Amino acid sequence: MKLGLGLYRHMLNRENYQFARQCGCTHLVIHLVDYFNLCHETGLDNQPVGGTSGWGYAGDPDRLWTAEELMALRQEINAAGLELEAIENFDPAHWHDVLLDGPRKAQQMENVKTIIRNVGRAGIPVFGYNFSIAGVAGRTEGPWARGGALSVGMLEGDQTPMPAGMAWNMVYDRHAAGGVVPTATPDQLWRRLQEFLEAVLPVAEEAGVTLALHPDDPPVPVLRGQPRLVYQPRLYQRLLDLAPSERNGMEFCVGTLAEMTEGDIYEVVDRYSRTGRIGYVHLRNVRGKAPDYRETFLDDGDVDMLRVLRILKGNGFGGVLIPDHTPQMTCAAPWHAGMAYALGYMRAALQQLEQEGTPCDAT
Ligand SMILES: [Mn+2]
Repeated sequence: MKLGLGLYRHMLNRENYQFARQCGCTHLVIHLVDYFNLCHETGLDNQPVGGTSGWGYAGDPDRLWTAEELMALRQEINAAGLELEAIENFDPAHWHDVLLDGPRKAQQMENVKTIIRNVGRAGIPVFGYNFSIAGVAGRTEGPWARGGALSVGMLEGDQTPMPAGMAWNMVYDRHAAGGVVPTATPDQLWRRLQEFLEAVLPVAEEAGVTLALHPDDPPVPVLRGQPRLVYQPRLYQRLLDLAPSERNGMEFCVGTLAEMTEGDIYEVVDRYSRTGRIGYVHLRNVRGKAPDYRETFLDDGDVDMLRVLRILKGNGFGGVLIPDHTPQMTCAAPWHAGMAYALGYMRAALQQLEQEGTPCDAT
């Protein structure tokens, strides 16, 4: 298994590449969506939480990420001694009507294909995405982690309807005429995912890019009145069954899976890592279950992370692990300190597993 770090768009610079190397990373996963764009929250590097108005404004609908800019980014990252493993998330500006089944769906499906082709041309092997209408909404922040570290959690589900012009917790049309986003049924949403896979997977196969789906974070069946797809572990199987292609993979978020009310996390990790369909792993620990949970430091939650890593290794997962979001530490660089702490823990765990040698009994 390889150690990686996820970097938000505004963090894509030499200093942070060096930081990743110093923490023992060999790989990066990068975000190109600017979640912080004209964001309602400022001053934090941490993932935004956003209120009912979401994270911020989506990007430019007419400017798709080009192969040239992706290649330049990869070269910059390679020059810093790192590999670029994945890009995480589409910009709602480019594909909101694929999620919403809106009038620009056909054109936006072409947008997605173009982006995947460009990602392939730039030699980036994985694209992580989250097929969700409401997105990562409905969470709040508080001093809930050890020592009063600022962390994210969910106290109760937010069922405020989404205003028109919003998708995936971002605003793609700030001049929308008013009203709310119509509610989809779960079957409609699954059909939209199926159409997306039917259209985009052949392109992904040709481009050599694995599409890796993040489970719904937070994992509740309905959020902001909209259905969710993978909010229980068994629903990941439904994704895999939609298309047997190895390019139809998972952005395997251990924290989100641990928040789900069904299933035993070790059995879930065992079952899905046996499929060989994990694109990359988000490692995060948590206390509690949706809709009432708090994110914690890796060593301080309900899940034994070393046990999780031992199962992944035992089942032959050789891909990239990155820390997911992590509590913010009280110092001049709260995000970096949190990440350095998580990466130190992960590096020690991986070294321990190397010393153990032959895979242990998976459970
Ligand atoms: Mn995650």
